[in-house]
Amino acid sequence: MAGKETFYITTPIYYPSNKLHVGNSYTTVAADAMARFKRLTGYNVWFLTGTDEHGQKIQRQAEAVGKTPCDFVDEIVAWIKDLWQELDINYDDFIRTTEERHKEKVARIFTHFYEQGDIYKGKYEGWYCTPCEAYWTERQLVDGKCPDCGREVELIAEEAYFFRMSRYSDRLLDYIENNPDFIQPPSRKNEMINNFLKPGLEDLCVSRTSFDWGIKVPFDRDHVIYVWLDALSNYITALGYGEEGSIFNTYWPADVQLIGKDILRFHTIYWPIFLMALDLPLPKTVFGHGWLMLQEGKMSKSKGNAVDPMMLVNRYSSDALRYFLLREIPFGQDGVFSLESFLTRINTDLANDLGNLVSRTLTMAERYFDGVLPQPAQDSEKSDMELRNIALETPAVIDSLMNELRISDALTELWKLVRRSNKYIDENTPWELAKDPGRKERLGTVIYNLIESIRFIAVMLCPYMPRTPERIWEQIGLTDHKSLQNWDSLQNWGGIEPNTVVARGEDLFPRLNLQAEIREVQGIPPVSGQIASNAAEENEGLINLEQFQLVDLRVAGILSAEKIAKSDKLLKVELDTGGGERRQVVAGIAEHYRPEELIGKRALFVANLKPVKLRGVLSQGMLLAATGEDGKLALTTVDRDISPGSRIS
Ligand code: ME8
Repeated sequence: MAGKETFYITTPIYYPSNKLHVGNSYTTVAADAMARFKRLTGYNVWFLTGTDEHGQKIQRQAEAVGKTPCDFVDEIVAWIKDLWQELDINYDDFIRTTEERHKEKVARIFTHFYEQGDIYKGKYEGWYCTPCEAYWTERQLVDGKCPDCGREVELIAEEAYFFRMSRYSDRLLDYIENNPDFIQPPSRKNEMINNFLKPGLEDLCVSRTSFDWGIKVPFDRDHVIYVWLDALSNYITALGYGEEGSIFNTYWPADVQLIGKDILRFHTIYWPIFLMALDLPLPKTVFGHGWLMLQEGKMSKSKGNAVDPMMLVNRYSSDALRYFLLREIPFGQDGVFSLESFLTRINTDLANDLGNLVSRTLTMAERYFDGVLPQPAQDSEKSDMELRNIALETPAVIDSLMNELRISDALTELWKLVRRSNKYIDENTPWELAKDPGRKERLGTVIYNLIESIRFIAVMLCPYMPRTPERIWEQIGLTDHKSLQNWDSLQNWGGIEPNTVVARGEDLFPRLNLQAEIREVQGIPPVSGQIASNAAEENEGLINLEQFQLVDLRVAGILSAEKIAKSDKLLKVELDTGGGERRQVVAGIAEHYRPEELIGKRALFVANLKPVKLRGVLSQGMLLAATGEDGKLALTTVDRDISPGSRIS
């Protein structure tokens, strides 16, 4: 590694308060793509991610499910690590704030601040937003709620230590104004200056006494260190800050700290001030990207609309999800996630453009040259030069876009080469050339150029879609030719040797039937399972009346029931839902009730579930049943004869 320029990139460390959603994955996928890109282009990279495990929010969440905070976070952290593995997140270090290597350094940092007079003891009286772990003054609240997330805040009054933010605010303002790269994109900079720095920084409360899940203040053990001071320090504790022989000096200051715009204030005000107080240089860039929204608004746990990334990866592959996240949303702006737009990207960019290019080319190489790469002619035609030029120019264009963190634009450029290559096929009509034996050499040149272009594309794809290039190397016979898979090999056209044996493999991305996919995915139960627990988390395990009333519970009369072919568990049940209406539902009760036992019963059912097909049978609701200790199900019913359609409230 000696001599290489370093590149240190971080993600936020996530709260293991629940499983992560596709929004959290977005930041990590982007950081991973950047890290892979820098490794590919010759940098000595350090990529850090991790989990933020202390604080009131986690403590309450653990209590709500009857677990110790330790057991609670261990489980979720294991899930998060699995998710990163599934998404091919190639981090160099994963820090957990509950690790000794972190706690011990944070305690030292706190003592250092205290000894140098940055921290003093006082009393905090004011508002606190537990989901954001943030303090607010009365005047900062919006309609009495947290100005960041809009949720309820709590009034707290406790003895606390305070950090003298005002000591550093002028220095910070100067720094921000003189270092235009520090806060990115630039629009976010003014927001921080005008909303927080210019009005004057209040001293920040940096300890709590009303709960104990945190790092204790070493000289006053009734206090735990404020979770944001604890968490922000991870970016240096993970490097071994203050330890002899650590990698700290190699990598600090960070080149890019990637975060969502929701936590910009913590990273561009508190964090640089803590660093100034430690006499350390500030990160070169803190980049606050936009939010992944759903059509109905921000993806949010409390709205119960979080999308499960694990399901998307399992169903559509991590490369497809990574591509979508990186390509769909101009990095920095908000973007909309919908299953439809995701599947459309798979069908257009991945199946039609990339997949077709590879399969068409390899089919022709096999058909016309028995899979042995022909020798290209010396003389080039116009379309050859155009293809070659764009291939040779693209790496530099991508490099400069990536250095500005314009990840989506970099992919757009790469796809120009993919599309140019497809156009090259259409311009040269190899199937026509093949009809004329006199044009065999020209046909060979066209096939050679296409395969070389595919090689260029595969190298450039590596940071974004790490698995697809492997599949391409196999098809174009380069699995063992590492020197043709690296960035430097893109300096010259013609790297792949004639006579290389190529073989068409499986389609990279088969086309999907959009409507069928949407119907099936909407019927997958674990997603809603996770969403329900996420929604509860925001309110410490409780839902409010409004949330309860979202579920339309009704009484139904069972008219008929029959077994569903080839299923041991499912029954098709016809319901009288009142007012002369009938509905059909599929219920997983076949092992517990014979169909004839059900007829005439009154049962409770959910009337406003989206219809789904199970085993090809339409289900327009869900019958409710309780599971006994013996595992047997009992239908829930009413204790007097009540009309079908009656509402449960
Ligand atoms: O804030 N779209 O952790 P967190 C895009 N522990 N990105 C999103 C998103 C969305 N809809 N929702 C979340 C914390 N994110 C603290 C951080 S760092 C020292 C401590 C991403 O689990 C985005 O990067 O709430 C956001 O900043 C992060 O998840 C918040 O994760």
